[in-house]
Amino acid sequence: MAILDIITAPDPRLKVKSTPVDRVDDEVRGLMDDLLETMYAEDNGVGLAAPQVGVAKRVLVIDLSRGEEVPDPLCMANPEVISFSEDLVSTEEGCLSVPEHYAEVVRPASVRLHYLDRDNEIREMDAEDFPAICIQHEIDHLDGVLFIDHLTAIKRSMILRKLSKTRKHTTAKTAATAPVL
Ligand code: GNR
Ligand code: NI
Repeated sequence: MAILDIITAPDPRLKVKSTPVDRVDDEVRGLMDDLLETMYAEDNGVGLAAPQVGVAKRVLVIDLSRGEEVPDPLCMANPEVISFSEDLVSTEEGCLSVPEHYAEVVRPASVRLHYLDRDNEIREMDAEDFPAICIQHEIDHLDGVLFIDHLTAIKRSMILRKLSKTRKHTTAKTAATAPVL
């Protein structure tokens, strides 16, 4: 198990369409465990997808019990939405790869999906309300899509511009305090 670094936008690795896994073997289970440990190390993360740690595989984890006593992890490989509701809901979303920015995103209120679980078993699942929103947000990551891609171009570029500025500051500070050898 390991806590991995979470990549933040704008980073080209967040824009890539990830590849399905052949099967859920020990290597993929190890990745699922690392994703869970990395997500739990963040104060508020309710989901994390492999591309957010620089791994272009269709693997994600979700735990909607954050803040409660008993964890309830859900691990998925190759998730596929097979149907979604006509009714839409708007939810305020955030993303560990878009730190400190939040915006309303409109998505189908419920989805039905297939995925491979931790034991490589095919599962079908119906999700609605917040779980459905989280699953769609995570599956978007596997397709190189961030929640800001659902906003207007103006809002998106404003957020990306602020993020690049923050990142330049961080990099400059790190460089300035690094020992000169
Ligand atoms: O922690 C997260 N919260 C959240 C809130 C509303 C909609 C989606 C999410 S997922 C996000 C963690 C994350 O970035 N997952 O990719
Ligand atoms: Ni996200």
